[in-house]
Amino acid sequence: MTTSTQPRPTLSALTIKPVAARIGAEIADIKLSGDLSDETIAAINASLLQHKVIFFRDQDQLTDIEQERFSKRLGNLVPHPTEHVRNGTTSILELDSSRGGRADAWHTDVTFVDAYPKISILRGVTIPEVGGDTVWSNTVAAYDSLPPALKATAEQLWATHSNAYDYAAQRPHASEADRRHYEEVFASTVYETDHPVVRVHPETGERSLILGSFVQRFVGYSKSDSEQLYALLQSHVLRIENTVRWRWRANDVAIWDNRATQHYAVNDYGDSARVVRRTTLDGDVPVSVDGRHSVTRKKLVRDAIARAA
Ligand SMILES: O=C(O)CCC(=O)C(=O)O
Ligand SMILES: [Fe+2]
Repeated sequence: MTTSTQPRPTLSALTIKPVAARIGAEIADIKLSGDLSDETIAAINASLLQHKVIFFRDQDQLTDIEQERFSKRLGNLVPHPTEHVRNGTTSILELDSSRGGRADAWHTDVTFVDAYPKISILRGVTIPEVGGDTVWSNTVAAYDSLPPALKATAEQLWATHSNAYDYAAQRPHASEADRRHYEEVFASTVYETDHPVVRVHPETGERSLILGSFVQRFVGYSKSDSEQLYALLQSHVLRIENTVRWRWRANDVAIWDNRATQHYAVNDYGDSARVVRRTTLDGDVPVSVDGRHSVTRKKLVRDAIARAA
């Protein structure tokens, strides 16, 4: 028999302080890095599955490269399908408020593709003195709070998600540069994917709602019926009881289970600088309650569309 000289951290070895009752916990006394033990990584993943979003303060040791090294311990890095990756990295997406990086619509990351990311890891680089919080909602709690008849309806429902939407209508105050970035970069390849509205989580077996701002309409419903049904279902995601709000400091890290949450970056800080950097980890294709998989129906490169016209 061999004995290890290394201490073996367990879930109870992490200092976990819930931030709100239904979602969110802060993990203290740990420096994230690519060199953490397998046991610590397993404990972080277990805590993520339980709390849906976990927060770490004072991670000033993290560079872009070290953020990627740590992220890789929880899964496979995946670059954004259309956005530029930060120089010198393989996958880091920078959201800079001065260059249109304001995610002020409720969403789950990248749901316009079928196997959208399972986990997102966000590091605060420049944080305004006041404002710029982020809010997450627990979409398992949202599903659980539906009355039984609406649960049954949601379980049968599918939604078409796309990264092509009416940008000017949704962001009337965006700058010309932001609009160009949206057209030339974010929507340079247009995706359309059908997801079940209720997915079964591959690790916990929990049921969660897949909604958010990339939803275009429900399959088999008109645009206007879709909007009303969307508002009804999404109202359970927006219930304050299902959410947690994080007041950022520079060098904070937030990690969320993108299969069980939506989030919203509060846009209340005007021209103050705000920069955050994100890594994302490859996810599975969602599976509905009755065992069917999400399908990407369209993937069109805009230049090719223009050339063909
Ligand atoms: O800026 C934030 O706080 C969140 C941005 C966002 O939506 C993301 O990183 O996925
Ligand atoms: Fe996001």
